Amino acid sequence: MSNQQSAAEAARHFEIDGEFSAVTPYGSGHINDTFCAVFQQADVPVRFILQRINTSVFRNPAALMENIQRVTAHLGVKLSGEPQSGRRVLRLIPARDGQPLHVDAEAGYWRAYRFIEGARTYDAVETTGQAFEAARAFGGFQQMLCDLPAPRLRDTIPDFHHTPKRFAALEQAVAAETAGRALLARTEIEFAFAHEPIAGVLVNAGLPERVTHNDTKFNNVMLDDATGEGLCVIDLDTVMPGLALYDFGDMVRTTTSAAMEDERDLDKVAMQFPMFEALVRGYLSSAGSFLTKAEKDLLGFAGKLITFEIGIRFLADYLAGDTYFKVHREGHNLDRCRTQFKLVASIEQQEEKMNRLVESIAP
Ligand code: ADP
Ligand code: GN1
Ligand code: MG
Repeated sequence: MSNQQSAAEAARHFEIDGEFSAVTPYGSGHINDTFCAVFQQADVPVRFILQRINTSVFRNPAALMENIQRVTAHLGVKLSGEPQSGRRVLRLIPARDGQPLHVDAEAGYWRAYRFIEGARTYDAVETTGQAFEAARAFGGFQQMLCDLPAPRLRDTIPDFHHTPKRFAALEQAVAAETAGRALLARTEIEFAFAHEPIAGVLVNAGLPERVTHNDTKFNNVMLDDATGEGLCVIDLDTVMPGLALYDFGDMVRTTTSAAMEDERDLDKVAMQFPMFEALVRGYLSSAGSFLTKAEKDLLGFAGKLITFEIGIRFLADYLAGDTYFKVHREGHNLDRCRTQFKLVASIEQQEEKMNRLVESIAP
């Protein structure tokens, strides 16, 4: 069965009224398969999001869904008094057998969400206003989850943002590489090894564990079409215990450069200071109430570290033969690694100024 046929078949197994009409691939994620399904409800086409979870990455889909159910339920209660509350949090649709997932005959794990209309995601940032709104939304997400009742969320991918372990995995990939890719990536491997000393800074800083999103790419927040407001944080697969700064760092990684993550013209990749300022202001407008002084002090550093971390993950995957991230062309992961390292270098050039800005906003 083709992917689309599998999705069409899976769509019928959810608690969705009306007649199934179409399904198309949707979004640009690197891990799961996302589709938009349309159902005719009283002759009106209604859209839904349907996703097949990548079970080689997410080994325990049930634990992942348990995290998402708990988090969306908690956010739903917090947001219930807000205008447009139904568009501010993802809402799962159960399968017809009452389970959060539908498992198909090919062991594909599917879930469905209500479609948030009148809002969209962007793969590249366009304005400082968007950066502010994205950071405000991700900060608000963390803030609302500060009082998520026990127990602790499940670690669906252990050590997801443990940069020293990511670095060790890169070392292993370099040692194991035999197809000549290490030679093609020589410059990047050297860059990675020269930066090894920064890898442990956040995990060794004694920062508090929080409920974090862990994948705060700019395209994981929906901005309202009419108002530009950061409306809804999406892509909750990696919500788990973590450090707030990795979330802020991933905003810096994906929102301060206007270039795409796989841009080949590296002249286009740079940390734009006004975008960083908008992120700091947006993030502190919602997260400033709970962040500690130690966390605030490292806001400038966080972006450099996670950009480095994601860069070494792309590099390790390139060396291992592209087994983790979806690739769409030869050398795709190496291209992605290069944009990350170019951005690390750009952040380094501006790091002192970034730290001074943070100090002036959050003394
Ligand atoms: P991936 O893990 O593949 O990145 P996402 O959960 O981020 O998957 O979804 C991919 C894209 O689908 C998003 O960038 C967004 O544009 C769209 N999307 C996801 N969930 C919804 C939703 N509930 N309503 C509308 N669009 C959505
Ligand atoms: C993956 O699924 P997606 O595309 O939102 C990855 C993130 C990386 C990101 C890089 C589970 O996210 O960690 O930062 O690609 N997700 C997983 O673009 O590994
Ligand atoms: Mg996504």
